[in-house]
Amino acid sequence: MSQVHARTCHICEANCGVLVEVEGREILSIKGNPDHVLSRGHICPKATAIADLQDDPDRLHRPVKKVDGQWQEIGWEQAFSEIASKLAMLKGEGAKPAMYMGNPSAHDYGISTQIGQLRRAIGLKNIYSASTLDQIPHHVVQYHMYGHVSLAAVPDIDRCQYLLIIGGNPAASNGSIWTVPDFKKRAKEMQARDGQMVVVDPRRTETAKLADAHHFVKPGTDTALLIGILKSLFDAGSVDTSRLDDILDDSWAKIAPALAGFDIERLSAHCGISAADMQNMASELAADQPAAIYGRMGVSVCEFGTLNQWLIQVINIAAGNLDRVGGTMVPEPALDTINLVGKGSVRMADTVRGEMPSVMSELPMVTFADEMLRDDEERVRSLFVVTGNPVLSSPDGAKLDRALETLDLMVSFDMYVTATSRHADYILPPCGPLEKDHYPFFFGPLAIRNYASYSPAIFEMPEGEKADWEIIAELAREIMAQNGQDIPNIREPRDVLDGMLQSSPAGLTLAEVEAAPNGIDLGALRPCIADRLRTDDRKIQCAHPDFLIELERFAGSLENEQADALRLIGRRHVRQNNSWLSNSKRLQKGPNRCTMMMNPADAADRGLADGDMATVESRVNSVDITVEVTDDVMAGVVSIPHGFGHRRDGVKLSVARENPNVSLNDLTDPKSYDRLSGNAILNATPVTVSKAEELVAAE
Ligand SMILES: Nc1nc2c(c(=O)[nH]1)N[C@H]1C(S)=C(S)[C@@H](COP(=O)(O)OP(=O)(O)OC[C@H]3O[C@@H](n4cnc5c(=O)[nH]c(N)nc54)[C@H](O)[C@@H]3O)O[C@H]1N2
Ligand SMILES: Nc1nc2c(c(=O)[nH]1)N[C@H]1C(S)=C(S)[C@@H](COP(=O)(O)OP(=O)(O)OC[C@H]3O[C@@H](n4cnc5c(=O)[nH]c(N)nc54)[C@H](O)[C@@H]3O)O[C@H]1N2
Ligand code: SF4
Ligand SMILES: [Mo]
Repeated sequence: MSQVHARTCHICEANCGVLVEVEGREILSIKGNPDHVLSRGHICPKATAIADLQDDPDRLHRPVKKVDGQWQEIGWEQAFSEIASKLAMLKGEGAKPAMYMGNPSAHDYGISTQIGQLRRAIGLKNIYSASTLDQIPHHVVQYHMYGHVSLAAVPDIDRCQYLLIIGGNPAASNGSIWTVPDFKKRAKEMQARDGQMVVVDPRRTETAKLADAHHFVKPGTDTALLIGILKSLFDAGSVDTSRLDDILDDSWAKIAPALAGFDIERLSAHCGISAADMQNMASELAADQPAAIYGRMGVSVCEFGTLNQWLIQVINIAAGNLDRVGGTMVPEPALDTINLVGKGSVRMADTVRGEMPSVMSELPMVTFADEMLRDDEERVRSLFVVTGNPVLSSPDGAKLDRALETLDLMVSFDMYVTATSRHADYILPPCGPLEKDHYPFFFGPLAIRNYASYSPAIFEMPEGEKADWEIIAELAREIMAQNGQDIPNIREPRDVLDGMLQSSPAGLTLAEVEAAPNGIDLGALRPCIADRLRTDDRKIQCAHPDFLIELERFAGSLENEQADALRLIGRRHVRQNNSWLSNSKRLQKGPNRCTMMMNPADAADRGLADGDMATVESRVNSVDITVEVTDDVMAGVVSIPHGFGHRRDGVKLSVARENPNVSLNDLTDPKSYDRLSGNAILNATPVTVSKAEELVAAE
């Protein structure tokens, strides 16, 4: 007899409701749940990959240890005790430990409930994570303006009439820092009520193709566009802050004068978007309609990422759209991290490259490899990688590949032997995805409705396997035991969750949420920012001095504009999730997706045709890749997806290795970074492209 379980897909930020039909331990189907309160039946192809993850023959089920270059299965006790004693020995020598946390840890609330103890047991003050490859600029802006790193305002798409998306591709990514399942249908509903969606992107993306208008922008130049829009609002006299006047601090008055020196035609020449288009965007945003500007990866992972995210907030305030129904609004989730977790921090920290920003006690990933390669007593000698694949996800991955080989101890929490975990001494694999429960801990505060949704595990965990949280909790205790510390009881994730739900304003219990398999809808977002602000004076700090100084630095950079090289950008595909669904046979079917998109004019200039192999060279490295000629990318821009590059020695991902694939991050460059946040620059990498030598020789 088959059974259908309602569950939430844990793969991306959308957290769609799915219906999983199983018979025994066999997964018969995974479908969208039409009754889920947030996703209304929507799913994307990635949901079906949950079955591939669950049943993947390449997945590890027991800890493995590297002995003479070979992987040997060992027991949990042995793994924990050997890791703890090696760590103690290294500590005795004064060796420095480090930890990297990757993207899937944001989708496993159990990890969040235990990781602090492991960090303390290891003795880590700082960690590295995918956040400094991603959204740290948002946290800096939220911390300074709203007083809490996690206090975000998201577009209220269901009631919005003009949505300007800059550097985001929610039609493929399903939204980010914005939990918006069913994005495409919601965008179409907006258009059906005479709303408009406008996209700014160097590639005509899946989202751009749905939009009412799309503007190409030169990679890395959006700051000029954003200043142009903001200045147009002021110049046209259409700034209206009346809704927020009581909660804007005095620094608001500093913004217009700080823009005075910018010339709109100069800004337009820099970014490639006409002054008229900028003025038009400004007037649509300020028209008598709810509107929102939203910017994501394309404007975060660049030189002025924090400045961009600040400008976006300021434009939403200036146009009267922050905290407005149909504008950008702050969620009041069932599990309210804003009330339960500290406001975070933005500081400076010592690194091998001198003082760099450290946000929420994280160190910038652009220094990660160098911290292992430095030759003083600060050298990182032991590393714990929790749910991450930084060799493929961080800039100059090939250098990191070399750096990981220098470690005295490396432990990976992963279910596969990947480009990263192949360097480990121990791999500690978690149970399958359907053997663990799920709560969208980090995503309620980013969702387009206030809601709660809990998914219990569907399958019983097989004997001898453990969830990530158990592995983390038990390793932490073994390290504490060997340190001679007192050992606290394990507080199970479910209990922590229950406590946090009950302490939140909605006051739900876990039992109540669990009793509603389609989720509990707590209603549409409400204007509430005045109550949510966590700044000392409970006002929005409009213009933190750092942002004004950065604005000046940007003005200076306009003077030194470089002659244009080809600029490399990344891309995401709806059948891929960073590096970690590459082994799904369902998703990897079909044509090769690891291609370099190139505009026909640029291809012709270099004698390249569709399907040719090209050599792409950046400051750090070069790769050979198949060219896909398309006018979906603007002239002067090439695009390679990230998350590939699995054909490295020792990687045990049989499906992922079938296709030729290269890593975008063998080309990206950690040399520069966003000065205000330490975030990596992953787009607009200058590259040269030529015909690959093999092909030239064959001619
Ligand atoms: N050039 C470029 N680089 C980028 C990006 C880009 O746009 N362009 N995007 C950046 C972004 S936004 C991000 S978030 C990072 C992601 O960077 P990472 O988090 O470092 O990489 P992922 O590819 O997400 O790798 C996740 C790893 O976790 C493992 N894993 C999956 N699920 C689980 C689980 O439940 N438990 C455990 N223990 N392991 C699991 C997978 O096998 C995989 O090895 O990449 C960044 N890198
Ligand atoms: N299918 C799928 N979904 C995912 C993921 C995935 O790998 N696959 N990853 C998940 C993760 S970890 C994240 S963080 C989110 C990211 O979610 P998004 O930010 O929506 O996704 P990206 O595809 O990185 O979108 C960035 C867009 O910026 C554009 N861009 C690049 N450079 C510039 C620039 O200089 N200016 C402008 N204006 N645009 C630029 C790119 O062409 C791209 O379309 O997606 C999540 N969802
Ligand atoms: S959009 Fe994200 S959460 Fe929804 S089904 Fe796809 S991967 Fe899962
Ligand atoms: Mo991400």
